[in-house]
Amino acid sequence: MYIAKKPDIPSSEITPREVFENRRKFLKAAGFSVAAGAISSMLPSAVLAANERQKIAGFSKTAYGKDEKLTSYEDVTTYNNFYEFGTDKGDPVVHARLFKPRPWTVSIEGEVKKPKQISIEDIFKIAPLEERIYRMRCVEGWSMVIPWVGLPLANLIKYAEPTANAKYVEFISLADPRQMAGVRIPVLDWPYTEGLRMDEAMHPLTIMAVGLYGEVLPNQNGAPMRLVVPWKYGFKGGKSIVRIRFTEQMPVSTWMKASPKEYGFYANVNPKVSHPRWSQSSERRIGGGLLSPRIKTQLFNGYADEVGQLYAGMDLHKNF
Ligand SMILES: Nc1nc2c(c(=O)[nH]1)N[C@H]1C(S)=C(S)[C@@H](COP(=O)(O)O)O[C@H]1N2
Ligand SMILES: [Mo]
Repeated sequence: MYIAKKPDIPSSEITPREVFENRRKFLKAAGFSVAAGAISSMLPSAVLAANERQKIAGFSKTAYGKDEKLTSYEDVTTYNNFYEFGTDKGDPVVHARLFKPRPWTVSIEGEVKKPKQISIEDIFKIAPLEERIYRMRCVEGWSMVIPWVGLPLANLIKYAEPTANAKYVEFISLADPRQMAGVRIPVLDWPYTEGLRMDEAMHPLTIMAVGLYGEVLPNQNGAPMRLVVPWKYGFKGGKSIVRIRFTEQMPVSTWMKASPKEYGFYANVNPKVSHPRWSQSSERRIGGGLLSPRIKTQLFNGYADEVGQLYAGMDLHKNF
């Protein structure tokens, strides 16, 4: 997302990962650090150990994406968009280091039989956890292939018991200024919110991810749980969700508020519908190196057979 920052940046000029990597090394070498980084580097290592990598026991493998070439763990966990921890791709891995994803309670609200609260431990038990390898594409023009571990969102929705009035579901991320330096700056209208139509939310491809690469979700990827909707642009996947709200009216997401002409409610990956400032017809797979050719972006990110029906008869230029 390049709201207000660089109004005319064409997709071809979006910082390639290699350039970004070098810049990061340079900044490190130059001793550059901002607030959160400076604080964390003064803490004893025992505090940092809280965010050590931790395996998830008892998830099953699935056939989803079994023939895809995975993006490396390193790339998946160091090239992130998570504005609560800064607007640079390299910010979240550094500034989310001390973030505390546990204990964690999710509040279920709105058009439900009875509002309730559920702990992250209980969410892990709602349905058997599965690994699903999904292609992910950001509206900025890059993509990754990520082995998520999660549960079908449909199971969580069944647990929530929405009423017949529930037509949409809204996902609200944590906005804690003590832990997330980014929310002290009004780059977005915090908290970060996203929304889905009920049938999109219930679709079997939609998952609530709690891990990746067989391990508990790293903070920078949205710990302890984040939405994953593989046929939509990355920004639909709200991170570190604390509230799930069922509504009758279409919710207005953070990006729609920030720039309604650029970001619509649906945000389905569609090579034929350009972003007003850049084309969406091709993408760069992260990790391929500077010289790797761009690949063609596919309708619904290649998941058209599974999800095309959801949009039958809709004008996808209007409903972008
Ligand atoms: N709360 C929150 N969720 C968010 C974002 C964010 O800034 N804040 N960025 C979105 C965008 S633009 C993308 S591309 C994906 C990136 O997810 P990843 O870092 O796990 O690849 O997260 C999405 N979810
Ligand atoms: Mo994105």
